[in-house]
Order: sequence, then structure tokens, then C-alpha cells
Amino acid sequence: MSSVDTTIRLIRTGAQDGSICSPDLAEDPWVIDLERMPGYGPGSSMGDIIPTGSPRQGQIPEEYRTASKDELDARIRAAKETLGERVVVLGHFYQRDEVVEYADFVGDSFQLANQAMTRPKAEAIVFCGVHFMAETADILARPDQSVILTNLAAGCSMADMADIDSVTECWEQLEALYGTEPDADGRAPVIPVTYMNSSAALKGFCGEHGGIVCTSSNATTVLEWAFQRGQRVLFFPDQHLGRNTAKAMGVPLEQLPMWNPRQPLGGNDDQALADAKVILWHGFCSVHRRFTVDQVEKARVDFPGVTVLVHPECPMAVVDAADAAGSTDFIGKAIAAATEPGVFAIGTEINMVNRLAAEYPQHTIFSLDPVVCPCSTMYRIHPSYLAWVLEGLVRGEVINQITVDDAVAVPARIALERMLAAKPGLTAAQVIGD
Ligand code: CIZ
Repeated sequence: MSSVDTTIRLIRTGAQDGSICSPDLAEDPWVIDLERMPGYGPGSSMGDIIPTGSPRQGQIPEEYRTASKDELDARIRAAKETLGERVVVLGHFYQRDEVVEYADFVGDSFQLANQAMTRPKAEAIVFCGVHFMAETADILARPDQSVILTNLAAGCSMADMADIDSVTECWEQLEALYGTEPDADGRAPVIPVTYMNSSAALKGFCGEHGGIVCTSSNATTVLEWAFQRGQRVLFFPDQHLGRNTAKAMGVPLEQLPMWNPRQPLGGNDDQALADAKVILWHGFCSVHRRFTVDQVEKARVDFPGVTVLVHPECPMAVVDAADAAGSTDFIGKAIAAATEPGVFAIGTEINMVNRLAAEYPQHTIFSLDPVVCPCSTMYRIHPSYLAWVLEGLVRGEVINQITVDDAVAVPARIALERMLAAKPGLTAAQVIGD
């Protein structure tokens, strides 16, 4: 099976049938960054508005931009060999195969940050993922370890949808409405919960305000933790993960208002906020927003008996129409656990789906979305950038270091530690009861 990159190029040149969401996908990332559009780049979030001041990637030396695939391969392998245990390369599940092949670990954002910790001799942690992941790795890393993001333009459009200023403004409005005193059971008026896919500043905000971080694997446990300590939750940035998780825990949809930071009280009235159990920030993932109920229905018609597995960042109607919803780790494990050959339609990023299809040839595994449309920001990483930063390390130069100041890293670590300590255990009645 060919990689997503190869498929894109074949479709672009007409050598293979199919459709891609942008012809620019066939371009190299430095062309996109410097010559075409100062946005997220082609792919699933290309229509999203990138905040002004988002990191840009400067021009990398020509020798890397023009090197052939074979030359880059030889240089990356030689640099890794020279650096040995002094470097660890991390590749996210959503990263292209052409980069993942050099990764020492492949996983989700939190698994990767933790895996880096299993390499105590690593002086440098090279992230082939997106910005918030490198920040998390830096928060958890030792002070003498440097974390490198291979392309600084690899941000996350969903993480960018909640910034510290808008969340602080929201918090002040909620404090004015609810007050700051706990109720008779000692529960705070609101507990902030941030998804791992958020800036370090928001993790720090949660650490400072009695809140916590969650991943898509532990969102239920984290919401239970929050309901033990608070009357309601402010959940950011992904509305869909918040809604899908709270709904599955039994919270009625009327108690899940959405907060639009561009409107007073987030576009809600006092009563809706008084009744709220989870206030959902209006963010979304443009990869997962592409999946639709029509696609699920088509998969069921085309492949009777198909198992539809989707990520909880998908819209609620898609999650409801699927057979199961869960994190990347959940989806991978669900397929690994299938003993009989089966058909799986998957609603998550195409690189991961493609890799699962190659890894489990006994099954038919395909993306629910017929259009090839990778995560635009992951797609900014290319082997040229990896060769550039690794050869920098060989010369003793740390390129594209991501550093989180202690003023943010210390409270952010508290919010992450609360997540690690959270244990499942509340009943549905405890969650939704007043
Ligand atoms: O946390 C991650 O790495 C992402 C993007 C999702 C997931 O489910 O693992």
C-alpha cells in the first residue's frame, strides 16, 4: 500500500483516480510557507484563520530543500547514528510515513511525551508533531533536555481557537456570574478543563485555577474528577470532545451551552449558564469535522457488517451513527483486538488510517472520508526539516527549540499531574445531579 504522500502525488498527476482537498498538497512545505499562503497550509485546516503572530518557519538551507529522498535518507540515518542515545525522535500517529520511518516512538501526543522520558540519556527530543505536543514534552522534560519542533509552522488550528486572553475574559465573566465561593458540598462554581491539544498557557491556567488536563483517552475520568470538585466545567478548546464525553456520561444537551468568545457571555443568557453542567468552548478539529453521517451510512450500504470507529473530536451526530468512538489509542487497539478478518471504516486522520490498513492486511480498513485530506499542520513536517535539525545537533546547534517558561510550565505540570492521578469512579447520578 502506498503512503498518503505518494497517493497525493499519484492523484495530482492523474496516475491514480481519487480526489485530494487541495492541489497544493503536492508541494513541498517550504513552498507553501514562503511563497503561497501564510496560513496553516493545504489540508484539513486550510480554511481556518491562523492567528496573527503564529510562528512562521524561516527558509531552511537550500541543500535540504533540494536534496533527493535518498540523500535525505542517508543523512538522517547518519545523523541519528552519530547522535545515538543523545537524541530521541518522536512521530505522531498523524504524521506522514516518510517522516515516521525515522521515529524512535510513534504514538499520540501524551504517549510521546511520556516515551521521551524513557530515554534519560537523550539530550534532545525531536518532535515530528505539532507545537502543543512539543510544549508538553518540554513541560515534562528535564531542564537539561532540549525539545525541538522540526518545523515551527506546525501549529494546531484547534489549539489556536482558544487563546489565553479569550479564556481569561471568559473566566472573568463566569466569576462575575457565579461568584467565587464554593457550595455547601465544597464544590467550586466552575472547574476549567483543557484538552491536551491546547497551548501550554491554557494548561498553566488550569493548574492555577483548580483545573486539569484531559486527553481523548481519559476525558470521562477527568470530567468525573472535575464534577467531584466543581458544580460545572468550562471545557476547551474542542466542543466535540466535550459534548460527546458529557453526553455519554448522561448530561442532557440543554446543559451543554457553547461559549463563543466573540459574544457577550459567550452568546448565552444568564439562565442557560446557571443551568450549565459543561460550558463548551467553540473550538473544533478540522480533520475530524470532515466526517459526516452520510459517509457512515454509505459505508454501511457499501460494506454490510462494517465496523465504524470514529474519534470523539467528530461531530456528535457522527459519533452517534458510529459503532464506537475513542482516541487514536482506542482505535488502534480495537483493530489489533479483532481476531477475525473484518471491515473497518475509520473516522480519524488519513495517515493513521492508511498505516493501520498496511499493518493489518487481513482486514479491509478505509477512511470514511473519500477525499484525501491530511492534517495540514502535521503536513508541514518533511524529511528535509528532520535532516536539518538532526545535522544541527551533530554540530552542537539546537535549532527550533521550544521552551515553556517556568511561570507557565510549573502550573501546567500541576494540571498534568492531576490528570495522571485522576481515577474513574463517579456514578451517572453523581455527574448530572445538582
Ligand atoms: O492526543 C493526540 O495525540 C490526539 C491528536 C488525539 C488522540 O486521540 O490521540
